[in-house]
Amino acid sequence: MDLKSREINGTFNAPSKNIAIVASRFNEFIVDRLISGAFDSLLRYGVKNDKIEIFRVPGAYEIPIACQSLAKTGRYAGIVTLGVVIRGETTHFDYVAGPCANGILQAQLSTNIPMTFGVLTTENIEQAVARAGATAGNKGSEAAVGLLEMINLLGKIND
Ligand code: INI
Repeated sequence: MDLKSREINGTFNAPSKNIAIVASRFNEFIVDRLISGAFDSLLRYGVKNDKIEIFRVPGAYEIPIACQSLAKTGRYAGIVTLGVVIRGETTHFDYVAGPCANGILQAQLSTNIPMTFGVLTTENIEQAVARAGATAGNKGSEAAVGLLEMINLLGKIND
């Protein structure tokens, strides 16, 4: 049986509404690489430059409320979240990283607007740099492509 042919997958079409990127300023030089990766990928998949809006928040902890507020405006097809939380840098890693992830999850579930998680949570700065376009891909880019897929899949589900 060809079960693959029964699957419903999201495509990667550019949506008609805008896409928001919510990015934190903490660890800015690494987050900037995630933004570049996300922006580049969105353009490569056909999203027009002027359809991408970038919103900066102070730290990863503030990402969820910005996402929730943006989602509630109804102006965005989806939101890419970008940030960097490094365990070695703070004793309150668990109070920042966990709530950030949970908050984003809650925001997307309560608004039904897809949000992808491009927030790096690493042991040290080297791991973060590696995942921001050095040796281990660019998680910003992955989050952007994943968002397009989810926007398209939810479009099919909600059709
Ligand atoms: N915010 C981050 O985005 N990454 C971190 O590694 C981090 N550390 O190390 O503490 C961090 N803290 C700030 C936090 O996100 C809030 O902005 C701050 O607590 C004010 O609410």
